[in-house]
Amino acid sequence: MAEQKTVVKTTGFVGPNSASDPVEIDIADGRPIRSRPLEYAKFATEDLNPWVIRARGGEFKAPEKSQPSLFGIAWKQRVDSPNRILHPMRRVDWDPAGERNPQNRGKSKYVRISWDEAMDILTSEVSRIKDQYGMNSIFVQSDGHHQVKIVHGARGCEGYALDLLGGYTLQARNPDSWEGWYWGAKHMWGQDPVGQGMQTNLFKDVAENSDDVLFWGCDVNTTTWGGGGQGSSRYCFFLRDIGVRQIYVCPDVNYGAAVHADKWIPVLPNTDAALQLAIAHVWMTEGLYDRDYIDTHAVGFDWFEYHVMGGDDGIEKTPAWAEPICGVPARRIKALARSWARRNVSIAHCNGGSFIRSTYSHEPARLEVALLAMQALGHPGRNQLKFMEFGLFGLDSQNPLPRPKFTPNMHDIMFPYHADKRESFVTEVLVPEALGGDYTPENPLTWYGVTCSGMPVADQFDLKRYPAEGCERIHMVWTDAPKWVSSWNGGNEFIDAIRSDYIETVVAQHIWMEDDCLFADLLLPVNTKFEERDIVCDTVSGAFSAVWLEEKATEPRGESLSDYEICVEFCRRMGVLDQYRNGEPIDETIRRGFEGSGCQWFTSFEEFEQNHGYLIPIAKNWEEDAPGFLNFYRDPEAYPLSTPTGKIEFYSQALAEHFPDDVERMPYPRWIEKGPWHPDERLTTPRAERYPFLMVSNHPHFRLHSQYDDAPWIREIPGCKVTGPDGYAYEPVWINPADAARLGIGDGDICRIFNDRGWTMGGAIVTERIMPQVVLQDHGARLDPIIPGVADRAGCNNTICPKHTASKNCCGEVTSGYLVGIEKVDVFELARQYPEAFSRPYDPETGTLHLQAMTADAE
Ligand SMILES: Nc1nc2c(c(=O)[nH]1)N[C@H]1C(S)=C(S)[C@@H](COP(=O)(O)OP(=O)(O)OC[C@H]3O[C@@H](n4cnc5c(=O)[nH]c(N)nc54)[C@H](O)[C@@H]3O)O[C@H]1N2
Ligand SMILES: Nc1nc2c(c(=O)[nH]1)N[C@H]1C(S)=C(S)[C@@H](COP(=O)(O)OP(=O)(O)OC[C@H]3O[C@@H](n4cnc5c(=O)[nH]c(N)nc54)[C@H](O)[C@@H]3O)O[C@H]1N2
Ligand SMILES: [Mo]
Repeated sequence: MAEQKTVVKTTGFVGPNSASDPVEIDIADGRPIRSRPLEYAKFATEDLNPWVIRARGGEFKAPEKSQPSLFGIAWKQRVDSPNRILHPMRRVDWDPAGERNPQNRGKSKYVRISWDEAMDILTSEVSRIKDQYGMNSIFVQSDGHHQVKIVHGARGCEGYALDLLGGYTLQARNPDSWEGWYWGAKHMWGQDPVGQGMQTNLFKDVAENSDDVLFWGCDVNTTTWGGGGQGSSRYCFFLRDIGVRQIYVCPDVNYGAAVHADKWIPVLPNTDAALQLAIAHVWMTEGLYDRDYIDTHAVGFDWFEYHVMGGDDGIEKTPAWAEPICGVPARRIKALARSWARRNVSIAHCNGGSFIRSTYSHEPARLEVALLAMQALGHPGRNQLKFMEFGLFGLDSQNPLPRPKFTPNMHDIMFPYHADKRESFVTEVLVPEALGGDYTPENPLTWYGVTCSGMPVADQFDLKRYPAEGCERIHMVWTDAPKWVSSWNGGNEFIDAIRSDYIETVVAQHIWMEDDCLFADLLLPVNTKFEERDIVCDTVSGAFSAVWLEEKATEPRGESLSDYEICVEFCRRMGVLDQYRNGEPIDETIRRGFEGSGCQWFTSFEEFEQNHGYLIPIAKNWEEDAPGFLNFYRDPEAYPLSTPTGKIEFYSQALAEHFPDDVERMPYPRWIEKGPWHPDERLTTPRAERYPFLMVSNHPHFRLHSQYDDAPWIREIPGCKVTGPDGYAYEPVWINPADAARLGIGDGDICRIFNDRGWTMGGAIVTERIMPQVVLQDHGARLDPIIPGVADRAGCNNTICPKHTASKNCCGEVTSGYLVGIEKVDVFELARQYPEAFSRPYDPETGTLHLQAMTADAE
């Protein structure tokens, strides 16, 4: 009989530190054979007090089983992906003792080397850089939506090790998920750290009190899969059953809209600010807002009114003015404004799409606060509901669902990294600039803020610089998150930068051969969480929070190690192992994690081990906490906001004082058509004659950012890929039938998507689900370079998004809502032009086999 066992693994990978979507995995003969939803009752050691929301005759209650997304089910396939890096490798023409050939990164192949040799290279390169330039010349890229591992996790392992040797320069994670809220809304309603509304008990409040929910740049059947599995969609079915109207405002009929929308209001990407101003105009001119609330809860409203009525720029922001800008007919804007003013309306987001990740994203975010304020934010049924929080940050009062009865905290066993405490760091959106640009201590790159998403608002007024005072520039890159090119802004510029002469050494530790790995000099093989024992804190699932003991499911593949184990070996060789978590055994760290989790008060470690985890009961009195901004609504003096005045600030004195000359983020929210930072990223600019479409690059329905692009079960789902006549599965690009007809593009045709930053490709899906003048291609397809730094075959569209930040003083990413052109291509002609790129080893189930393509041995 085959040896069988079942282990628990969490499979939602959106919370870098907070796990979610647990599944039970059956293992036979050392291989994971089946992943299935986990039955909570099996793991409960006491009464879980499952939450239930009763409203308007309906009932919505905690699920009995976990609700994993397709990612959770398909994950096990990635363990044996043909792109798994199984051994350490070195780029053939990179010789640390001789020629380094940085220009060949992305072109030249790799040879297998031993761990011994790899560690020799790594340790001697670190020592060399230290002696030659100082430790801050080593750049650590260690952030990203890794698999959630606590002990073995990538996040920060090498940084912690390098700190023992004197430091490093950190890639400081941006508030990528929240840019607009962070750079804009925070200045209106406070709400540190990320600038979104208070969430406590809002699922209950909306169910009880809202007439309508505006899903404004929100897809409850896609992005909520990143963490809370299917919970959000279930909740929306419940809203339907109890008669809450669901209105979607977005350029596309996204997957949530397709299932749940009562109404779709198409709006051109990143033009929401015009629509919002026109709504405010209707309310102002028709007296449809709560003037008393504004008087008692807000400051500076006159400035906003002045702008809406055209006092400052001579343009009255009427619905007729907004119509050509945002593509919503004036009559519809008026109808929406009037109906909104009569009813209890909440706005729902996951985070907001190009509404908040585009040029001047601080404006729509601020304008949303303005609109909510005009309709008495915090009044029952009038709040900002966050579906991302279907458990995310579920530890505290930010959770719209009932809370667990205590707060598990395992952060003490993770390696912390905080840019605000570092001598040297670079904000993530400026990485191509920092790596490739001509910066010196005398001529530094500067920007405002540490930018880490946890920072308080005052951080945005602090000027930062690279290279840091008295430090050399970066000469070595060590990454454990090699996905810059597919997940960040200005991918092609990144490729140019990583191939520059400045960068002498690039080390990547990764599981699969993909994306930035193609540009590394030294590759170190990492294993998946299936191959290790670990402890995780599950706070994002939305049903119950839990701490899980994830037993090893299968043996490590090839010679792979966990990120942590790699760094342990590195520290051993550098003579600092004793200081590296005291060199303690992993099982001991797991036990220590448990002891710091809060669970230790309720169960013993032995019991925890036996049960594979501990499920946290829901607090008995969860319904007592005031939902959202209710307290502020009732008594703004007793419950002030965290803004300088404690009120909603339509005019921010702080912005006025710190940035008196900023014409792009002024003290009050506005419509910014263009500005010095982005003179030509709108359909109204002459540049749009060459690139007449706005690109919407959503978070992928079929991936988690750059991950899962090789999972056969996902790739075979209709709509995931479009297979071309050459048999290659291209990333879909949605285009409206009117545009497609004009350009002679038919359904299934393969296209080139281009602008002056380069080009990528896509398989056309001609559909009414996308509005005219817009093309949609999800982000994160695995790079398949045709000409590195110029052209890509996979639909890795971050290669051609702007490198430039949200606005002059705001280091937000701009990864969606920018100009592109599209045209049909002949793939066979391209194959003749670029024979090497078009003849890479390929497997229809997983896509391009980059490992084979890039391995010299395989030839
Ligand atoms: N076009 C466009 N771009 C966007 C956005 C958008 O809306 N549109 N959104 C932005 C947002 S909100 C975000 S959060 C970012 C996401 O960007 P990132 O957080 O950078 O996301 P991932 O691509 O998921 O990067 C995770 C990487 O870690 C790797 N990995 C997973 N597990 C392990 C492990 O155990 N060890 C090691 N060493 N590696 C591991 C994965 O394979 C992958 O390479 O993207 C941003 N980019
Ligand atoms: N499946 C999956 N789930 C994920 C992730 C993933 O990569 N894949 N990533 C996770 C992460 S890190 C984050 S931050 C969240 C992101 O969550 P979101 O920011 O909410 O996700 P997006 O897909 O960028 O945008 C959501 C929707 O906004 C709409 N939209 C796009 N542009 C505009 C616009 O200009 N105006 C308006 N009004 N609407 C617009 C589109 O309909 C899109 O479906 O998702 C998380 N969940
Ligand atoms: Mo994100």
